[in-house]
Amino acid sequence: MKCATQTIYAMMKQKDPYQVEFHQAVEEFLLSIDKIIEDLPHITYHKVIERMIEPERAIIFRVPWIDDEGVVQINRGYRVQMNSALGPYKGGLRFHPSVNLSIIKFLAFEQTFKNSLTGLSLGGGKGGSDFDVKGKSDGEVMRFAQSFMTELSRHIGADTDVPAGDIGVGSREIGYLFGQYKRLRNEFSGTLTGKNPLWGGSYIRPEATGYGLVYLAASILEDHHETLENKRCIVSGSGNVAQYTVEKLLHLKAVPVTLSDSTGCIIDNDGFDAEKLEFVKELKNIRRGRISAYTEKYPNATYIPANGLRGSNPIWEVEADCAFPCATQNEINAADAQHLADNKVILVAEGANMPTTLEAVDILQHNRIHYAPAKAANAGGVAVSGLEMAQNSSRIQWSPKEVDRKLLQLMKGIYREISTTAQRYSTKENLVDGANIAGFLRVASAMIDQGYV
Ligand code: NDP
Ligand code: 2IT
Repeated sequence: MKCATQTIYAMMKQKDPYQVEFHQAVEEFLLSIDKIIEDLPHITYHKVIERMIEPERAIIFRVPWIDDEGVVQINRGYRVQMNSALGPYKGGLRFHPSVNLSIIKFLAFEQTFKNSLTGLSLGGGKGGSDFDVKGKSDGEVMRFAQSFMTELSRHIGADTDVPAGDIGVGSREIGYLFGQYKRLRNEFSGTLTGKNPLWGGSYIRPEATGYGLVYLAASILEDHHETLENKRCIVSGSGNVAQYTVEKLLHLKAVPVTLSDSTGCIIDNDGFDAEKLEFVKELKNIRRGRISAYTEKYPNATYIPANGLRGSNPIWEVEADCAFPCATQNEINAADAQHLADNKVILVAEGANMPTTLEAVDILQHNRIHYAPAKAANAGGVAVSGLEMAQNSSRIQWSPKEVDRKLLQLMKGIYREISTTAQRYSTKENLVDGANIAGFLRVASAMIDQGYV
């Protein structure tokens, strides 16, 4: 790192020494900003970077709720309102036992630049809780969500902060959260996105992250005179993002062959089809089962249980042309990246947030694999959330076709912006630099215009 950015980075680490995920996100970002820092007016931009890595506000709260046995339970809730230079704070809520302040801060930081790349009027934020939705009854999830919203409601609003879903928060949870917000405020507003289209949601929001990811991957390949047709694809995860990534890959005649969850992965060498995908959706969204059940229904597929001691994840050893990590942070480490490179994978596009460690990114880039970082690649979800806000403000609803068309244009626009920025300030292939620099320049100039706040 250059001297100026190194100082900022060291000060941040000293302030919050245990926030390792946040350090990782900031380090990746500063390494890109290094490429332009000496060409920027010194004082203005340096001060802005210092302020960008400090959340405007971080709220931590108690979430008391009562389980089905009548026992009082307690969880911790978070909302990090990172940056409002470009619009109301915007970003999802994650319910997962691993959630802590470091994870929410890294997600809110990434979200700020991702949202800026959409070109919509969206600031950045993220929230959630260490609540585990797994194994809970609908009643328990509802009581938890109502208690969570009872506290969160005082900090959010359609023009202030607009949460949405993330890991563990899907349409069921958004429904309970919205219902409680409506009761508390006595208003029907667009304060949450990812709502059911029946009551104020946007069509294509559930599909948007996965579809957008595949649109961006297709744009990269098109730029290199390639298509996704017949490409074997590794997809990890089996939740919202993974399911709709597989769906769009199938539309474009690619051959997705894997899925996973926290217990292991399945490999179906025949490739998924619409019927198999329907089975997965029913398994994960309705029955809330484990991915291993896939091999009971389709015995030709193989199931490999997760083994934390192994040091690498077998899913990334599957022979393929493209890889779409869609589960969680740091799911591709250096050994995994080396396996992808050894197997001559040509493209890695990130559906999950920060799924690739810094060492792994280096390996992918050294091997000239097209690498699309999360900030750009998974921006389709929040982009359609932005479109949901626009529809809510004007009390209208666009058709699924209309929203999908806008999503495709948005993703093509993001690819154009990050690749031209990369070409200008770094190398054309370095989309990490392209995404970080393009995102940074827009947020920074808005902050400077607004008096460095
Ligand atoms: P879901 O809760 O729908 O699915 C998450 C999937 O990832 C599940 O298969 C889950 O397995 C797996 N997973 C989660 N945590 C872990 C873990 N610690 N180890 C192994 N597997 C894990 O979430 P989404 O699909 O919405 O989110 C997936 C990723 O995409 C996240 O990184 C999220 O931040 C990102 N993202 C989501 C967007 C959205 O609109 N939903 C938008 C942009 C990015 P299991 O079922 O066993 O827990
Ligand atoms: O990481 C993300 O971009 C999301 N979870 C979606 C955020 C949103 O506000 O739709």
